[in-house]
Amino acid sequence: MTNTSAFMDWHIRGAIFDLDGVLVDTASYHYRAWKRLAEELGFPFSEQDNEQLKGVSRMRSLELLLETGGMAERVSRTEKDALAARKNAWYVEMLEGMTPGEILPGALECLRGFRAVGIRTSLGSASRNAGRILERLGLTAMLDAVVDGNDVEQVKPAPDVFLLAAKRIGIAPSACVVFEDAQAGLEAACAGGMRAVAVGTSESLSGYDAKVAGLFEIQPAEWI
Ligand code: B16
Ligand code: MG
Repeated sequence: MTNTSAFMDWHIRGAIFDLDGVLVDTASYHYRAWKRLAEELGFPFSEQDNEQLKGVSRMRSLELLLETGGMAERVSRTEKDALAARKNAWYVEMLEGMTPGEILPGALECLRGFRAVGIRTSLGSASRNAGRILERLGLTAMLDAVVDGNDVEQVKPAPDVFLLAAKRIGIAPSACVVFEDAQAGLEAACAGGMRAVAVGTSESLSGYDAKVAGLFEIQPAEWI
């Protein structure tokens, strides 16, 4: 379904936003850091290989990357911790250069617009760097709650991050909508009993209630 006029019938009171790929364009930084790690380990890593890493935790991403390189069985837990830390250091270094220009089109208008019509807003991200990114881009105060990978044991596709976000804004999951660019996140929203809007142009996403190319297509006034 892509007919936005139907959003009103969902009776939404809470909007939960994924970070990477929905509010900000950090996906390319993740990719560059993972690719660098793969090349140091001696195997290539393509943008297509990177698709499966979107929305899942840092450690799960590393495991998927090692599987791509046929190394999954050969790396100990201690070595995995060191490799994940190495990738994160490169990623964080890139984040230091981020500017508000990397906020995705329509994101600010969407956050402001939902608040203006009385719909509460929360972040629901798997990233443990979410707080740092929000601060750097001046987005923290634009959200009523922030939930990220530091707050829950199980990240997406488990629904925990979104359920905690709904709890923090005081809205029942059935009255929340999740905006997500990754398959793991859409599955998490569905598992949490929330409406799911797929964001982006990926053809491989499934299991959503509606799909938009970006938040610039969302008109909060049409939701109440
Ligand atoms: P970090 P999201 C996710 O953020 C990313 O999509 C995913 O690629 C990344 O592995 C995960 O955060 C963990 O990120 O290494 O910063 O803790 O899309 O859920 O906002
Ligand atoms: Mg994402």
